[in-house]
Amino acid sequence: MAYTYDDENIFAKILRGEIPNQTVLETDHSLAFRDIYPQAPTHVLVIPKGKYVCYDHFAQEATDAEILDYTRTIGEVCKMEGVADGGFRMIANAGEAGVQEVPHLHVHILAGRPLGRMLQ
Ligand code: IU
Repeated sequence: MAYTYDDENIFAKILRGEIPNQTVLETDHSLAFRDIYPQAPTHVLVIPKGKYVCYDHFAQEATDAEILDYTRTIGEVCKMEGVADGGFRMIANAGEAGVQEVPHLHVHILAGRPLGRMLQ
């Protein structure tokens, strides 16, 4: 499937500096910031700066440098937020069935409370 990226999505606007965000970490290819409607004491979104709609789009088309940077940024955020202590969850929703609200790849990192069973 060919993905079409919408330059007007809210995370594109955040990346262009048109909308403020609470940055946790910024690197050459990635940005991590706090979710405005946190679902847990720690709720950080990590996005690539490149125009990727969802994870498979990114994994198919991103450069090795982008993939390495994004993966390492997620690791660094986990370390900075201390999520390994009590456990955590990472989620990347995609498309309609996945109930993806913002069509720019974002991994949610959730921690700080019992998160319950997700898959049933
Ligand atoms: P989703 O995986 O696309 O469903 O998640 C989108 C998330 O983006 C959701 O948790 C929102 O609270 C969050 N968010 C945000 O952090 N800042 C915004 O301006 C908007 C949504 I709109």
